[in-house]
Amino acid sequence: MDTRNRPSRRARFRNQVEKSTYSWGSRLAGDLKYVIVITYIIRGMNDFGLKSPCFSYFMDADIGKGVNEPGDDGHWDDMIGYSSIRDLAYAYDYNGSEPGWGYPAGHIGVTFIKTPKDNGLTGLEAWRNGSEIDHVGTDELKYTAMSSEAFLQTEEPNDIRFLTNSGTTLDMLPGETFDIIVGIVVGNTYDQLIDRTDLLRRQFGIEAVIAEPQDSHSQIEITTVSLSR
Ligand SMILES: [Ca+2]
Ligand SMILES: [Ca+2]
Repeated sequence: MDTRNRPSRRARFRNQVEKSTYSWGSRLAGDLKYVIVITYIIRGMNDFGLKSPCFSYFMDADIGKGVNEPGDDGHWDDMIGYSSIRDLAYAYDYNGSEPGWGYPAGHIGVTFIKTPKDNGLTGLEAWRNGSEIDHVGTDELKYTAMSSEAFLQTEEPNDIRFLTNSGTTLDMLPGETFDIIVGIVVGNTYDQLIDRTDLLRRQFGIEAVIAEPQDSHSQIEITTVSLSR
């Protein structure tokens, strides 16, 4: 929530959060076995409203195990991308391989299936390991990142964390409940990630997307910001 609008210094902030995680284990699940679903029920337990709360999901994918320097394999060659039409952000391995792995180093994504007021994916933050938000980590820094409506992508492989954001346009009233569903999807390739994301979203009644005019991989209608600034 926006702590700058806290009603008073003495007011205590209380929310109740129920989190459930599940997956498909049946042999009949097909590619759904490459998916994890996380549900959140967040209930305002305060006698005052919360101004402009926002929900974000953080991931530090670290695809591979590396100990050298930016550009090398291991966690040093992660990249970030997104598909706004799928409310999806993801990390992937720059060269698709890791030393000693007998299988591809692929993609892992976060897709928003249900969000407050159907905001979906409203922003994507990405930063290098060791950035100010990691080490200073004040509430103001975190709120600024969570409420950002920019869509950042990496242009060079590095040890990158990312934050998927969903909206700040809705105040939370006392006793109000927000239901949120997040899907975590993996795939060896980008196409596999997308197919599995669409498969998961169909389970929740969200139809697959045919055209991809806003997909970051297509480099169309995308605002790209360098992380080297
Ligand atoms: Ca690699
Ligand atoms: Ca890697």
